[in-house]
Amino acid sequence: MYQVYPRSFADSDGDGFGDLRGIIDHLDHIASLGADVLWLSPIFVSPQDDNGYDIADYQAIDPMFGTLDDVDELVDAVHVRGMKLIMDLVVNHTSDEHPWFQESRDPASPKRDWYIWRPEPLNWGSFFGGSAWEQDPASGEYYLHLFSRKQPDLNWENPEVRQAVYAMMRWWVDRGVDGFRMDVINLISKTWPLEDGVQHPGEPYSFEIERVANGPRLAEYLEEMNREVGITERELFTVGEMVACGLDHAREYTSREHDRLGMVFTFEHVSLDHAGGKLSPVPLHLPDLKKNLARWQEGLAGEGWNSLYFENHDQPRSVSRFGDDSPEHRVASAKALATVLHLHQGTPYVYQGQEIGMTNAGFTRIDQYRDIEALGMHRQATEAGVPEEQVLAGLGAMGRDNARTPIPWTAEGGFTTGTPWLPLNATTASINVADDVADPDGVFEHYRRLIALRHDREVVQLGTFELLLPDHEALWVFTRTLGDERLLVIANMSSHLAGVPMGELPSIADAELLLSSVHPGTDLQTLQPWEARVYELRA
Ligand code: TEU
Repeated sequence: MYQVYPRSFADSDGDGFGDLRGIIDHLDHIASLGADVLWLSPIFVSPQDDNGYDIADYQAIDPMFGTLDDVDELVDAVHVRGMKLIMDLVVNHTSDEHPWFQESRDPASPKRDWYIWRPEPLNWGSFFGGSAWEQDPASGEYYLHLFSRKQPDLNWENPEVRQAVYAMMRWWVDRGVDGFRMDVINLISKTWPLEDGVQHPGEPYSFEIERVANGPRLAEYLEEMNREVGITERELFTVGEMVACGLDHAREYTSREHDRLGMVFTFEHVSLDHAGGKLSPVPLHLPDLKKNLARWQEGLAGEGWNSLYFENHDQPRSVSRFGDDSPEHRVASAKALATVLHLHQGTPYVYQGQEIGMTNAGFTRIDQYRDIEALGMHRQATEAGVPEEQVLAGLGAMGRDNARTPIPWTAEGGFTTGTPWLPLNATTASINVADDVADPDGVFEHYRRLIALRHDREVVQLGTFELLLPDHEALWVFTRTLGDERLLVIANMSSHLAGVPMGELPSIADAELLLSSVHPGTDLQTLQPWEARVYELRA
């Protein structure tokens, strides 16, 4: 899967925002990587309060991105290259500017019940800071918005809401799209009756995610959607973004026994380094990450399907977060991270720019940020007395704008002829698509080989997984086994040399080296910084 975040991908008309024409012009970049599916973040009409995750019309394209004709052309251009195209389905909430919500504001309207209204607010906090309940002057009542106040939650208890969503999905499928990435889909069923949550002393709001996630009717809604849209029947691709989703939920919603979701997209592994909140990141303890992924590998084996990702438009750049983004180690660490991730079982996701090892934005002032989450967190934390340097350090490490800077196509930029909506990274002269793609030792070429290996070898797709040396602080070692095929993956996830305890690993005598992240030495006794190797073991 290759994810495109359209506003930052490629700008064809010089307005500073990426657009559909820009995607069409650069499709060969994605195809040559070997991607099978392209996921487009939202391109629909939107006030852009949350960069398009606040939709005001599901069946029209925001003029900043282009037209429906451009979408039709894109669909054809994707299909001609043997790929599939999936759309972002954002139906936990709409924009407050959606006509459904505008009608709903009138208590006498038949659409009043399409959203969630109460005479008094509950004590719930929203994901973006502040209360999750907003008073509407039209009636004096409060509506629920789990994200920004411009993202009112739909009331999925109402069958008319569900039918309207399914009709919209069918319309897109008939237009040629191959499936959907479903935004926070496990929030659509809430636990009724809605009640105040437990509030911790000193905290302004309650944040009990179990009141709003994985609700009692989620399975029913997903099965109904599957039936009504013909998801299984038409072999459509679905991935459910699931916040607060553990292994049990993942199994429940992706098991082949039911027609619910094709796969989940989960969060445990990207929460390990900020357990105390996004603004208080702690250095990653490698064994935690290895063991977390291993637990999901074992827990879903034969019983569900997971997405494999280190980056998307909500996460910082992985080479800055889990790797080493210094000039000396950036390329090797990007390749080592790619190697371990792509050799797990599941569907790997490459987020635009990851394939050239892009780094974090490097912002140091709040006026450089555009993201509603970053601005909200900054306001809330500084008001609560957190020193500004601390807030900026947190955002610099974890903020979502880190991954939203425009794609540097060339050393000069090449993203737009105008002024980009968010500045390009200061490193563009040295980190850009043209230079990396031309380099046979570049990050792109390494991703291309990993994807080719997965396409060629069933053992990568379906082999069972075993983590070795789970507590080792620098080495990430595992095997994949299918029948008599067996792969050994061994990576030094540190910026120093690492000795390998050969006696504790399967013998690599006669093994074939399939891939490596740096030009390998002759033996395996000592690995270079960020050296990752994939061996095929003899049975
Ligand atoms: O994100 C869901 C989500 O809960 C988080 O990952 C969120 O981005 C935030 O970082 C929590 O701290 C999805 C979309 O991917 C995100 O871009 C949207 O802002 C959000 O839903 C609302 O639609």
